[in-house]
Amino acid sequence: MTAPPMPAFPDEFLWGVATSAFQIEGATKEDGRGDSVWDTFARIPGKIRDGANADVACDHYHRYAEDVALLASLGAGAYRFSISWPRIQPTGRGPANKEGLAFYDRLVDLLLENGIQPFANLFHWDLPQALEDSGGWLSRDTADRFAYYAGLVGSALGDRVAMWSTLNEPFEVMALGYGTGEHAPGRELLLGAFPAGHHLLLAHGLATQALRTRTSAPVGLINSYSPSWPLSSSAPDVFAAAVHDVLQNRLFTDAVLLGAYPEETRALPGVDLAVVLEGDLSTISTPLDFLGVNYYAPAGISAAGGGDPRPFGIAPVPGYLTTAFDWTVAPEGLSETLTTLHSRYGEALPPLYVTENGAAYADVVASDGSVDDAVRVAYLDGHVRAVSSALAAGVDVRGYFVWSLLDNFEWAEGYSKRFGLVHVDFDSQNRVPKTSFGWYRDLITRK
Ligand code: GBH
Repeated sequence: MTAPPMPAFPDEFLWGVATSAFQIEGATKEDGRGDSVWDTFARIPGKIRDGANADVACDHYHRYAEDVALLASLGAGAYRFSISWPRIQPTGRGPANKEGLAFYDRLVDLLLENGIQPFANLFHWDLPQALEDSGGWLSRDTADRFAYYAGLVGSALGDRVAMWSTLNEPFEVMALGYGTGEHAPGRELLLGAFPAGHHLLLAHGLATQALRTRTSAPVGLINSYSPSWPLSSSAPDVFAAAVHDVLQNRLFTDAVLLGAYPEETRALPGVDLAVVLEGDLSTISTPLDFLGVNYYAPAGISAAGGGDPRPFGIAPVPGYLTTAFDWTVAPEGLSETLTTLHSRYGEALPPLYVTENGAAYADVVASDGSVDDAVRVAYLDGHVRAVSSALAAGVDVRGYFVWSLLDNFEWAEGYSKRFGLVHVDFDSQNRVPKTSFGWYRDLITRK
């Protein structure tokens, strides 16, 4: 059976790919870069699979020209990358480190020469360690430090970057970095991590204001969404799914778009709203030009089992295929995410971009070196169709970015989970476009 043809997308629809600094750059000790919390975290035995670190990663810091050439051959309209805060300010304070800025200067110019719109994200989890040492995101001062950093980068690149985002997935930073401790800096405060989330949002609002005085390019925030699917129709599971929905999908979006945390937040045990000062929510809800939506999977939710400190359990949804991460493959979860944002926020919702979507699979390198990742093609094809359904339902979605251009350092999973359109041999640093790369190029460049 052949699939129906891919629906047409608007001419101006933006097709891109996404990466992040810490996951690809390597060169962690070069040109004055300071340590980030992830450098520190990777040195703690047992935190990262196989004891991996990102000292080399994809060596993109040295191979960026080769990687931009790959983007050009893909036909990408835009490239979403992140800027490493500790390259710009090694300790998170003080003037800009010229050599650090120069790298992004070169990258942005090369993208523009190749007709690729630079989409710069200011924070993808690599907080300068020196700031963590003075409280990290639990400290309100970090929000002011971030705004200052945003101003430094905005002044240097504001004339050329086509799209800006402040933060990638503040919810995951709060939940995994300060809540469960699976990610750097490894704090285990559970819902006591809320102040970190609030300060991240405050940082977002202040940085948006700092960027606006330095550029007229669009500025947005990138959140992760995962529709909450109860694993049974029992009242406890349905209730747990509602709690998951408040946390994962509404907490930060309500604050940013509506200027208020959801009413339900008050009932969450351990959430300390005393950190929310007068005026904070109006800063946090500074108008956005777009909202970035990172989507991978729906979450199968049940009431927490005995002893589980979280307010719910998460598991794959039965009856669906899963990726190498054990995440449920359900493209309809992406259309649901987009249409739910549209109906929930109405006029308050800015244009949307799907800023990350992709899948980890155990790729097999054939004897001729090729990688035929048909299963990733199927995942991406289904999800692009899901975007098309949302467009047909009237949702203003302006672009789609595959995570990721390259196989890379997958946080706590080290190099064991591959998301790339391009295979990377981490010994030789040889890059080989996978079948999915050709599939995406054909989609982007079709007439
Ligand atoms: C992104 O986070 C990151 O931005 C990126 O750096 C990273 O490499 C990429 O994902 C791949 O991990 O347990 O079934 O409910 C994604 C975070 C992952 C959060 C999926 C919600 C739902 C899976 N999201 N998760 S499930």
